[in-house]
Amino acid sequence: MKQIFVLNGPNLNLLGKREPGIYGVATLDDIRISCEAAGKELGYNIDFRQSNYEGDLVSWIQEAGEKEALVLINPAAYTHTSVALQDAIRAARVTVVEVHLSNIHAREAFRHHSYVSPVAQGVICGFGAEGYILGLRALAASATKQQ
Ligand code: CA2
Repeated sequence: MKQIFVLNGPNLNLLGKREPGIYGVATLDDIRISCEAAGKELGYNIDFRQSNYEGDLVSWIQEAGEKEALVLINPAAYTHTSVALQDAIRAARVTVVEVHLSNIHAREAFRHHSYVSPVAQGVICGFGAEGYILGLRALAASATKQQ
């Protein structure tokens, strides 16, 4: 079955438990459950992962490349710092959609730049947990177009 890796970066395991004003009340487990339901509708198996370690995210992008999986990623703070993620995405030649819960452009200046965006197919931000579902739909649609 076709696969989408949904990768989540540091501190996203705290979702729904702290700072609900910025990131909403949904937990990462809630988001996983709604992604799995959307994946089923779209005909994709969802492999949903979170890590606080940059190297895990790099290895998972490499794995997605080997398995020819599509990638939806919320790199969290690594968005703004990680040359390693940009290099991994470019090298793996994977189709990536970048997602953020908050509108990073309406926040502090250091959040306005993303190392991932230049190697992503597209970026969705500011729609909370719904952004993950929009991202899955965008990935499925772009895969259909390429066939
Ligand atoms: O808006 C997003 O999805 C972010 O990727 C979230 C990151 C932030 O560094 C990015 O600039 C934008 C932060 C994720 C941390 O999540 C927390 C959740 C609950 C409590 C504390 C942090």
